[in-house]
Amino acid sequence: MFSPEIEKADRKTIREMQLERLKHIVAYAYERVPMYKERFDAIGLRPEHIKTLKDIEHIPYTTKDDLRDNYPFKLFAVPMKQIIRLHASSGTTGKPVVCGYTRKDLDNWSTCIARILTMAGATDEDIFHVAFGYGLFTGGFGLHYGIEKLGATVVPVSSGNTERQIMLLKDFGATALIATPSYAMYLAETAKKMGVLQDLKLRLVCMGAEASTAEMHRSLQEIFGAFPTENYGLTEVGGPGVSGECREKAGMHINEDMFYPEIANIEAGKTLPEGERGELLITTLTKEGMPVLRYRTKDITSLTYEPCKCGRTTARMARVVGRTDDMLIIRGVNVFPSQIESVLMAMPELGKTYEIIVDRVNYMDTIEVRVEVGDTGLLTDYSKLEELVARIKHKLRVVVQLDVKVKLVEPFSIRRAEGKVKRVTDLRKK
Ligand code: DLL
Repeated sequence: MFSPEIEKADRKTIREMQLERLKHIVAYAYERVPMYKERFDAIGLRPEHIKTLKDIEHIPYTTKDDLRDNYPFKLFAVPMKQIIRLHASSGTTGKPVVCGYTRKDLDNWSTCIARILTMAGATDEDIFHVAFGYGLFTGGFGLHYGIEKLGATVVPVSSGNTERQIMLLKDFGATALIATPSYAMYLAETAKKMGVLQDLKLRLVCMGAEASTAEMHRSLQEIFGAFPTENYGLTEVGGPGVSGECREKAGMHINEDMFYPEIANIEAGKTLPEGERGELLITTLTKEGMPVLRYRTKDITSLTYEPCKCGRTTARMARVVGRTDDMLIIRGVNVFPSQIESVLMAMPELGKTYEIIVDRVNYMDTIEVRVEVGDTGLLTDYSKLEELVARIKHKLRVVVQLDVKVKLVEPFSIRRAEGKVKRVTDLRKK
């Protein structure tokens, strides 16, 4: 463990530390960030009203719109002189979301990353190939400094130029790959195509920044022969490092000394108990540059406080099933792309790349899944093809309870993403 004093502290110690830090950060945000002062004053809430952890429920949520309305720097709690780094989300619509870091914030950030890499099984002897984009995106730089803090070797490749990445993975003898799950899969396919898979020394694949499924992890484990783990975070609260999986792969351990998680049913305005699924809210407990209270992540997950078999006692969040804004409503049925992925990835005849197209024809929603076959030969054998399509449709019907149109396409015919993948095209929005 990188920080055993936190990672295996008893729950009482963790909660006491969280309460102390919560009281501090609430007063800090109230005094320094005009938006929080206005919000609190409007409902007659004062920092001293926060006496227990449960009192956090009196604090209004913070949303992405709040961050956009205060673009770029109005939520910063320190003078610009103390901000030594800026990052921003890659948001495709509207203004990006900005995050500012003090020196202390950067130090805490790398501690969080060093912890999650250690729990994934990394040591200072590993060579990390970082295929996350370096730039305003928090992935590249975020992981980079955490790896340095761990004392391992970092190869800051960034994203793109996939064949060259394979050459470097091989020549530098990387033992750990950092990438989005979709890009890790693209690298795996490319290494296979180039015939060098057996020359790679990877023993760890650490993924994050987009949703993945257990089936996707299993496929990557099979192809690379490396242990797949996942980690989670978002720009608004500083980037990656909020939580990560240990070797038990039984949820992602939250860095609870830095982040206070809650699960909420937003419509009901209620915080949900342990185990129930809802939207994750995060309060930053230590951020100096830009503290955020009860941020609505839009990510759907659940929490458990059961101690983990790995010996850690920190809360764990379940794999994110999807974002509230990614959930498709097709003919009144709620569908998460991850449900479709879990079906496709478990079928050995299929490749690992797919896309989902949603449309509306004659006032009726339609959903089509285009998925690559694993082997081109299949496409010329009509009876096998028909049988396979029928089988996929059946499995999808069981999981999503809808008739899904299925189209099998040639290997490598769907465009690969080098950063975050976009699997869904919703033509109804046009
Ligand atoms: O993606 C931060 C990050 C970088 C996390 C590298 C992990 C590794 P944003 O670009 O602001 O920040 O996007 C944040 O990505 O709200 C989730 O919807 C999604 N996301 C991040 N990690 C996961 C994950 C980074 N492990 C948004 N599983 C979040 C599912 C994830 N979704």
